[in-house]
Amino acid sequence: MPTTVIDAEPSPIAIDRERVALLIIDMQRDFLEPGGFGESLGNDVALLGAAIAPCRALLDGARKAGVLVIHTREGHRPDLADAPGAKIERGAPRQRIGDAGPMGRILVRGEPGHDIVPALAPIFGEPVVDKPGKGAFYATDLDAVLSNRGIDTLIVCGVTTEVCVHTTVREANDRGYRCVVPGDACASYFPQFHAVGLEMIKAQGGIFGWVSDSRRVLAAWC
Ligand code: C5J
Repeated sequence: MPTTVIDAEPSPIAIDRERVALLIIDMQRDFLEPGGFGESLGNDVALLGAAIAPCRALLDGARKAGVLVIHTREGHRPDLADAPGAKIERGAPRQRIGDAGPMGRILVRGEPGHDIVPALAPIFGEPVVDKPGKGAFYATDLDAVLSNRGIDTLIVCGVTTEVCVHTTVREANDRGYRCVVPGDACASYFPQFHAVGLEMIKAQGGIFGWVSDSRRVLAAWC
């Protein structure tokens, strides 16, 4: 078995290179660029830019090592039939899901804002999972994609740490996947939530998984 060890907290974790996947969560223009969903909620989207270079390094490393890469995108059908009223109506955003914005309709599939940022654009052979919720397993075929490839360990990065990354890690953990989160390859509009989100994952002996960083994950793949 081609095992290698990732240095992580709360402990190093041995992984089988052939059973690991890189899961890049929602690195979309709607969250990272001005004029999208993130900004419509009043957030400073520039804060998420810090995750792009570490995600790119992991993406390059995974492609080189032959590790399965999966991208996710949060968004809704153009008719919004899969968007719960509670999600659309929540808060007092400048623009709501489905409204027209500078990158097309907010958080709607097929619109420019729904695309993954160019630096992390998927290539042929990398599954893209479209998800209507925060977790990447809810109402998607992600579990089937992973089990068909015999994946048992996920390197989960992307945005935002405490929302879609965290929800996905929790869902994955409950399904028996081992999750390693490279903290520098995640980001939040709230730096304090980012820090606490990572703490929560690795607390209590790694109650949801392991926390590492892109450099240490790459060291295990090379
Ligand atoms: C949010 C996400 N924050 N991708 N989505 O609404 O974390």
